[in-house]
Amino acid sequence: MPSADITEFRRVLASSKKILVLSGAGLSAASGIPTFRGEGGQWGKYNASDLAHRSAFEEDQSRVWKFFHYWRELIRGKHPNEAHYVLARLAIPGIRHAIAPDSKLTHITQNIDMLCTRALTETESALMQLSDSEIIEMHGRILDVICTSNHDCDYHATNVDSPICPGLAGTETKVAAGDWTAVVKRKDLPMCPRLGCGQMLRPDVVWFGERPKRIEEILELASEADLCLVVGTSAIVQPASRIGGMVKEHGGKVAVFDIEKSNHAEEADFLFLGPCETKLKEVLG
Ligand code: BV8
Ligand code: ZN
Repeated sequence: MPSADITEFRRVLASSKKILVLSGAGLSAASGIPTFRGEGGQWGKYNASDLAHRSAFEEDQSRVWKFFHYWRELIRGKHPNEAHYVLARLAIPGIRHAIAPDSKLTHITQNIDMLCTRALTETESALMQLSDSEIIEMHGRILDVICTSNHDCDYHATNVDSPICPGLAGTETKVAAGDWTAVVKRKDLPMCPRLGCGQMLRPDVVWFGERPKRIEEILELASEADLCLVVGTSAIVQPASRIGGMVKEHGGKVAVFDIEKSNHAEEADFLFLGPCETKLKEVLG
């Protein structure tokens, strides 16, 4: 039965040397970004298997690009929330107090909204101190694009254009209203800007069936961690959902932060129920 004893958790946290944070869509809920499952969930309106799959992209590039354009425009006006900043401050040696100065913290996020990275960069510049930890965006980043050419073009970039190409302009409103009828012609979809290439670009996110980024490093970190904070994830999507269990298998402890009991929460050592945008600060102090 997981404990909710904050004093005991803080003791474990302060004595941990290798700490992982595994975050999911619940971390960004307070930033106004819909989660995937649960009421009003993103997938509730769209079916992941139709859209976040390489085969879906090959089959209907217009439909998948309209979905990711919708995502890009949705994310645009959003900002990190207090939960992102609490985790970012944990990564700054000069100000953190909850964890040992010589501990190593790695934040692995499933989120593609780039808010964890933004919160860390903003915190570093506000405090004029560099973090000594790393963020691994294991499912990619919504504003990153890569060329689909199988030849020698390795074009990839973070593209902040809104819209990413004229052909997608305005389609987000229709998609938001559930109207998917409009078809954007192939030539009007995002194309590789590299001279002589001209192949189509795709979002640099990890689709279902594709290899998560830096997965070997992630599995290695999970096998060595003393403590894993699992924040705002339903822990359904693999291999991310296996990370907490791997930490426990190797003798580490797991603390789940969620608004409800997510998958594997019962097996955790600590369970702190409540919105992470307030609960993280309350528990981490
Ligand atoms: C892989 C990017 C091999 C794209 C995403 C059968 C057939 C085919 C495949 C499989 C299969 N069975 C299993 C698989 C593997 C598959 C998988 O897991 N499928 C699931 C559906 C069963 N996984 C893959 O294909 C992965 N690749 O396995 O490759 C491999 C493996 C290892 C090594 C080498 C090769 C790739 C998966 C990545 C898919 N891409 N996103 C895009 O976003 O469009 S997944 C997407 O969904 C997100 O990135 C995220 O990861 C996931 C959503 O999960 P959550 O973040 O947890 O969000 P959710 O809404 O579910 O939960 C929110 C939680 O927050 C809830 O618990 C809620 O209570 C809580 N919450 C809400 N508000 C708050 C809160 N908590 C605190 N405070 C709040 N305020
Ligand atoms: Zn190219």
